[in-house]
Amino acid sequence: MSLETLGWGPDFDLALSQSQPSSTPSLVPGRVVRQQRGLLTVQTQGAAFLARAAGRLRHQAVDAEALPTVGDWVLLQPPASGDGEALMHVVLPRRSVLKRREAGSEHDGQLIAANVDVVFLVVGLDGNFNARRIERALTVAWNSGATPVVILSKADLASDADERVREVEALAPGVDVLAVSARTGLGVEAVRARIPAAKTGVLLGSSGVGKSTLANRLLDAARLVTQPVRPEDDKGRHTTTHRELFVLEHGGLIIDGPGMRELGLLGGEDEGLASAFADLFTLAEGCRFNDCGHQAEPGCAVMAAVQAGTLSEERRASFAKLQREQAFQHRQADANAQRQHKRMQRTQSNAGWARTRAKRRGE
Ligand SMILES: Nc1nc2c(ncn2[C@@H]2O[C@H](COP(=O)(O)OP(=O)(O)OP(=O)(O)O)[C@@H](O)[C@H]2O)c(=O)[nH]1
Ligand SMILES: [Mg+2]
Ligand SMILES: [Zn+2]
Repeated sequence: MSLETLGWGPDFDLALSQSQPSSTPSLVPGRVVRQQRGLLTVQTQGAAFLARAAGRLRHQAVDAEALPTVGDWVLLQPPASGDGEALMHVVLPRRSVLKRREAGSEHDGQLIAANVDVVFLVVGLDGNFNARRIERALTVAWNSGATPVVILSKADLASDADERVREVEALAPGVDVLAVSARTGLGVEAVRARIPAAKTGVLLGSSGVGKSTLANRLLDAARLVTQPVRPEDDKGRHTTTHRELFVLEHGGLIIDGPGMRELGLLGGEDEGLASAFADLFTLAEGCRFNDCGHQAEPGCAVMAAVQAGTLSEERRASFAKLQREQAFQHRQADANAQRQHKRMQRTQSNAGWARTRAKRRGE
């Protein structure tokens, strides 16, 4: 399998020439194509290897986000024997990275996929969809640096699919919204067209919305396990437990993974909100105060739009809530960075002292 087939592009050539460590010249590039718990599989030009991060990479990583995830391009040392594990030494700079605040964590990021071009946000038309959750997911998707596309799945079960498309378009400025049925094939070509050869898409959405069924349809084969949604609720069963990247017949690439319900925002990012709520950002330019919270401030152009009936109160509240969450995460991230900096300084000065002592001892 050639690296181009896996999505390698010219921007990685440059990254490669700059990241090849001189100490270990025998490293080969490959893409992480599968993750099952902590176990990664990397596809190189020649073969696929089970791989783990080399000690140095793990030690140098400031947090879990620096470690390889599905979609990453890595430089690895192939195993000495046929069935051993490869060692990943370098993660090449990412073009984009989709991540969320880990469920149950205050500020730790969890990686979902790297180097993706399109985030397909899959929402089932069989249940009642939640506009606020879509806004949140779009914010997370925009933050990745990739382009979001909303897929309203199971369109064969909805009599009002077109209406729902328009409803979602209204809360997703600049985002394409597609009604899709993996059962009848409706809209599947439109999905395929969003990931031409060597482009990578990732499926994001709650369990049971039909991500694997769609991936199978795109693959033109039943290679992924799917399961009926439990009749008593619409939460699905978490059928898919690992994450995997597939090369499609036409050359596009798609990543399927476990369903995710909670998508927490992380600090250090602003673009997501600015894109997901581009309409409100434009409005906010008319607010009297720069730091307007769009609640009860005098001269607030956002509140004025709500009063005029051109903006829904729910969308305003949703925006304000996500903005507060983002600001809180920013402060957490700053505090973390400061702690990290102090720790580094301490380690460095400890190392400095150790060297001085060693010198005194004549070592
Ligand atoms: N009617 C209809 N049912 C669908 C469609 N797509 C998926 N389903 C059904 O929805 C159920 C869940 O589909 P999956 O593909 O397993 O859902 P998933 O998003 O991969 O779920 P997790 O792996 O748990 O995250 C299955 O019973 C599918 O047959 C569709 O287009 N139409
Ligand atoms: Mg699945
Ligand atoms: Zn305002």
